[in-house]
Amino acid sequence: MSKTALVTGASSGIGKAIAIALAASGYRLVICGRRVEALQELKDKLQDKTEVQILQFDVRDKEKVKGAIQNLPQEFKKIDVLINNAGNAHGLDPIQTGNVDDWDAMIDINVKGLLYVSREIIPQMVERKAGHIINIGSIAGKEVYPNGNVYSASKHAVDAINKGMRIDLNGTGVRVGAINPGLVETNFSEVRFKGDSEKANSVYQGYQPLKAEDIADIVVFMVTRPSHVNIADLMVLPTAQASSTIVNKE
Ligand code: 8X3
Repeated sequence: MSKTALVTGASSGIGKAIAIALAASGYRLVICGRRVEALQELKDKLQDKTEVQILQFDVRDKEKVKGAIQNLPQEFKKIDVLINNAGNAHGLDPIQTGNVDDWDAMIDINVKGLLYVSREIIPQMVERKAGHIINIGSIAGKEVYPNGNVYSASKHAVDAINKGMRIDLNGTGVRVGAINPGLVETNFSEVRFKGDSEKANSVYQGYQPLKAEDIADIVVFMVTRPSHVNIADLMVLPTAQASSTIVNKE
């Protein structure tokens, strides 16, 4: 029987690419996100490859997260792989002028949302003594850069949660690992800069950024290792990037 993967933030970017790659590798999918039309489009696209169930929720809404996961149809209830991908940056402002609504959004989505989803899925993995959780962090979870303040704090929290999950789940057979990407060309910067496409596009100009598919390939590699192999923590950068602030642009 094929395995089932649940991917949060699957309607675009890295999450969508992961869903497509896992479908190509034979996984059945539960794709989660806020925008049901985008999820439906993805489901239609994957229809001839695998079975797909859509879960529409905002990870900030803990009751909705709980209800949606608990009410999954029987054939999608057993989650073998959880990809905690949902996350965004909102704003890139100095701490002294930061927008508190942006701070709420980043902490609520990137940290609390990840916890709500995980809390619903982990017990069944523990019970079966099997499962694999991949947390999508960021280079911003390993370093802090100017104006990255709260985004970086949220991703440092993901780094801590990744380690904490691995410690607490030690001995249960559940694997926990993280991928921490650097610059990946997605709508990430468009969201960060609130629709200012000129600013957003300039982030990815003058060098070759990573593509969402580059991260998806790595997810497939991680989940297809034998069960005694856990890739615990990876940082993945474009070759042109040495750190958050050092990018070799032409
Ligand atoms: C995305 C990468 O460098 O903008 O998490 O923080 S960065």
